[in-house]
Amino acid sequence: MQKYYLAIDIGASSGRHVLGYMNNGKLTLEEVYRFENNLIKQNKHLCWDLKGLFQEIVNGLKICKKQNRIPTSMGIDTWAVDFVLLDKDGQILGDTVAYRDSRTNGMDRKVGDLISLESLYQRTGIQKLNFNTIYQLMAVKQNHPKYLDKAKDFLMIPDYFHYLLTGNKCVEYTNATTTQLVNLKTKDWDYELMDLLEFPRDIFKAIHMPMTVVGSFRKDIIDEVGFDCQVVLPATHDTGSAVLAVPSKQEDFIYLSSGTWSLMGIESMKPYNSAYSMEHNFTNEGGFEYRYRCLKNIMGLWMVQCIRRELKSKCTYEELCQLAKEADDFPSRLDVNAEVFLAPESMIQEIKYYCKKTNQPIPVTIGELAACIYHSLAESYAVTVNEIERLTGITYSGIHIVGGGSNAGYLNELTAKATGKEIYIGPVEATAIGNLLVQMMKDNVFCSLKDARECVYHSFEIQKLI
Ligand code: ADP
Ligand code: LRH
Repeated sequence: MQKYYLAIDIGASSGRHVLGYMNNGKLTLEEVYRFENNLIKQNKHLCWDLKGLFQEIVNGLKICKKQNRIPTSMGIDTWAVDFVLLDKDGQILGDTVAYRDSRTNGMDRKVGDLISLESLYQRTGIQKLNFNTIYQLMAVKQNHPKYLDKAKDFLMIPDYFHYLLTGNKCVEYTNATTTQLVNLKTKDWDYELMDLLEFPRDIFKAIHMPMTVVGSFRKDIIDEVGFDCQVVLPATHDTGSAVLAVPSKQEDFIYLSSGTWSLMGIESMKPYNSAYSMEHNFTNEGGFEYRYRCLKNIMGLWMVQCIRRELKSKCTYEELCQLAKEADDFPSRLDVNAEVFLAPESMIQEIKYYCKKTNQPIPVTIGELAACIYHSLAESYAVTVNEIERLTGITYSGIHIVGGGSNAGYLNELTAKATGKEIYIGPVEATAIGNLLVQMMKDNVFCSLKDARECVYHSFEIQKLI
């Protein structure tokens, strides 16, 4: 009988249920369900609709049942840094505010009063991003101290969904490191740091590694979806899963996990937390088997997503790429990592204003706007490649681009030109694949990550651009 494994991968822009199974020695994927994810405004804050997302998780499970494809195991990954605080009855305290919300404004100073940036980076290896969980928790402490008083558990978003499915609360390592509260050396919660910040240490429960069994479905979930299933922890941070599925045959490679964010970096068994890496804002996120993802967050295709939404989705992403290509010689460039692009009221107006302020031609057409973004992204990738090579002292021959953004052919071409590197494109569903690989390693389909990566290499077509 065919054995299926189910990855539920929820990015900031969309989620999907992907079944994986072995077929003639190749990993085969079937997307059974896809749904949108959007930020919502709640009590004047940008929030996630967790209820709606959980309903979508259940909807996709029901489709597996309808198709009579009952997975042996399943696991959920999502974007990082966001979390819930649960009270004694397992209920969420307050709204689930999203990382793009402005509640963290000024929280870096509050944290900075208690611990220096250098010290924080040394302890955690995590880059300073104003939306890191540490700053979000500081905002909760300032604005809603009662939530922290009442909280019994701290869970990251995928942990919370696993809890709703199984009734078990289980914090996963790769995503926990993005809180900036995990110690780089001990690879466990940094309780001293929590004391320093006056965060209640008892809400941060034991951290578990990918491949841990969370449990089986609760009775009410079995009744609703029509089957039981074992929940196995993948790398619950989507980027952690994506990097697992990079089909490189070489030890040293640069990846670009391209989606709402562009995450560019390397995988390493040792962290990079020198003054140089701190100055250039490289992070060391925790990975499978305690690997590190030393990478940089670049604003990414969020900017294109915003424009598409503003245009009421009149253009597809392919069309936006095509229009950008037609406006290829439009000369203006943006600092894509500028704060102003994190959550603007109007991305179109913000880009126009940025060009005006920097005395550059103001984009007028959709093509000019998109060209401006794609060119600026490609240029920032090139700068990052140089920084990575300086950081590691290694010259890399190629870059692997994975994720939904690897569909953007025009951006891939610009990246090849700007970096002068060989570009390997795909797989598009790297995150879901990485999620599946861990479940399949747990079930002994693969005996190691090397084995699993090799299977990805043979199973999916990888396009090469020179
Ligand atoms: P996330 O997981 O962060 O939600 P994805 O990895 O699904 O994001 O990538 C979504 C992005 O990929 C879109 O915002 C879009 O810019 C880009 N994209 C997807 N399909 C295409 C396409 N056919 N052409 C160009 N860009 C695309
Ligand atoms: C990408 C991602 C990224 C984080 C950001 C919050 O989806 O997980 O790795 O930095 O979202």
